[in-house]
Amino acid sequence: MHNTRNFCIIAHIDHGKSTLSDRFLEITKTVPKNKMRQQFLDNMDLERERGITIKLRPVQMEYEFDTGKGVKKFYLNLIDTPGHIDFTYEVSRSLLCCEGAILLVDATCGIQAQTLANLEMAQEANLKIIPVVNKIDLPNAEIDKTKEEIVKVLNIKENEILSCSAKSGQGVEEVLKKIIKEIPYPKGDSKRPFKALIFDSLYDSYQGVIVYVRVFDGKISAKDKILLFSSKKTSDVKEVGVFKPELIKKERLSAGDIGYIVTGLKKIEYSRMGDTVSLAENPIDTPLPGYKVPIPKVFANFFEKDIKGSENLKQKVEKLKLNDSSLEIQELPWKGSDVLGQGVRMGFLGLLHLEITKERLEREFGLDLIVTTPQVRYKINFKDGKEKEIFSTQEMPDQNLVESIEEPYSQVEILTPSKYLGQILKLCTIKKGKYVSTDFLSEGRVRVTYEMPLREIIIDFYDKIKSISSGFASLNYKILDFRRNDLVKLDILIAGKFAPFFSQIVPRRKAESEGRRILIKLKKLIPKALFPIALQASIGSKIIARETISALKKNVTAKLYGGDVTRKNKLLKKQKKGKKKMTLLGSVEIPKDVYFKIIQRD
Ligand SMILES: Nc1nc2c(ncn2[C@@H]2O[C@H](COP(=O)(O)OP(=O)(O)OP(=O)(O)O)[C@@H](O)[C@H]2O)c(=O)[nH]1
Ligand SMILES: [Mg+2]
Repeated sequence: MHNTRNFCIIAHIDHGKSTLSDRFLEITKTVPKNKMRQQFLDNMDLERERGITIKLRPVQMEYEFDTGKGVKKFYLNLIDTPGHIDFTYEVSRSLLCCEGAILLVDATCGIQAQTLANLEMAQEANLKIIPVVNKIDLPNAEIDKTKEEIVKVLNIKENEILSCSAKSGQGVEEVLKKIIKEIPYPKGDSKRPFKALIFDSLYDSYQGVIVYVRVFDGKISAKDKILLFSSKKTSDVKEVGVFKPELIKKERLSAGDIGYIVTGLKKIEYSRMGDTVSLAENPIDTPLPGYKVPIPKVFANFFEKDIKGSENLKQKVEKLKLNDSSLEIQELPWKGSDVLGQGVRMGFLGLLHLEITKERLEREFGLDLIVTTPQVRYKINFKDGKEKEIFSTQEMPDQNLVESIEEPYSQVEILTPSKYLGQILKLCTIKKGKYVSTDFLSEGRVRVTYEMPLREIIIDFYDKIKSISSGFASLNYKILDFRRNDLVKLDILIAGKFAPFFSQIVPRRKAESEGRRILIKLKKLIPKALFPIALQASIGSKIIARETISALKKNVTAKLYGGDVTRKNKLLKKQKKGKKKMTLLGSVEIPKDVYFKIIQRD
């Protein structure tokens, strides 16, 4: 245990965590040279395509180090974490497995909102923080200024801060040495009863449930029988091992280790994130504290386009949840539609989280999904004194029964170079924010705090802040409470038919412009038919905006003159394939991705 170090890398998005991990993997020869690729630990296709980390990723490295009393081999358990705010739960779970954290700060943009948010979590978890300035190879790196900011935030001396280039490798070995010297070795006792924390899991179709654990006390091997504390379920362990980063079988795991257990469980509901694993023959009395379940911020209903297989959507989503415990899954309060089947409602930590979840379900489970307009939860106060929380506009009662609507407010912190402050304050006012405070992080960098409807933040606030500040400002937010606002339900009618999927709750003053925005978008997205299609927006029975999609004039094949039958057939086939991706509302065909596109701003 004295030769083990458990640490994670935390930072704002894109500050170079996964790239620094690459250098560690190289120096410690964990990954052979010919297998190495950029951001090696980002092994999900989605992560590689988007260039961001979505999941925490543990890896064990071995490193020989001269302690002054001779060369010793150290086991370095690293967890690379995501930086995007929607994946904060991955960070908080990683922290509880570690004794230390590298706080990485990009020298070209300094401390950002998630630098502070993640640091705060690491301090709460009592971790040893090792601050490192990264990207010092870049010509626009402001190393001294970045150090100054770190000094102020961490209240340390400047010479305690390391600097490196994760790209070139300069200074990286110093970081490894500091980890060994300064991060405490894990405390625990391998003679005490086995006790381990589940910090992640996945479902393997052959092996069943595999849990990722940090062992705090005791030992475990493939001969043991585990007991899961909260479900009280026991099971014969099939295998234990460590991350290299692929799963490598080991004889045993003992106190201080980070590794995996193939539980032998086929049912997913027995294993819960943050639960404590112990041994059936020597159970523990008190579990580890575990994790606070994160509060979902946006909700959307998911439906399967082509219902296939015996497993329903909910069962598939539950399997994904094993690997993404921040997902909240709810049964829909009504019986699903004939066309789309029984849907599932999910709660997410933000719009990116929603988008990624949809993609993962489609790729990993071969699903074809329709997603309703994402929204926050609302509290409806009825005229008869009753109240109800709703998660989708389809549940919204008749406007006439409603006394008022309350919506979640959040506290938003924006970190920005002071030259953009004026424009940012203006944006916050437009978004109906209530000013709270301003403070200076360093010369030329300000933190402003506002209270604002969550609804305003989740949609396009982040993008607006980024564009105002040429990418230099960043934000963090947390939910405060519910507050009453003048909100109404905006309905959309297509060819005279009520289209519940497009309904939205909006401020009364914005209803008309929002209604028009949706209609114009629908006009572009719904394919023309042989008849004109009327589009209308309404509040209750009052029509507040209208548009028309003109009728299709020509047959699609008309432009192909001559008798090229193959081309003609090809075109018809293509059209037919396109049709499969449609849903029908009355006689109007609606492409399935329209539901999602409606919320995205241009
Ligand atoms: N020039 C230079 N570029 C770097 C350095 N470190 C990282 N980068 C680049 O910065 C970008 C982001 O790097 P990542 O390692 O993916 O950042 P990350 O912190 O893991 O990002 P998330 O996990 O999505 O939060 C990539 O294009 C890297 O090549 C560095 O030291 N110098
Ligand atoms: Mg990364």
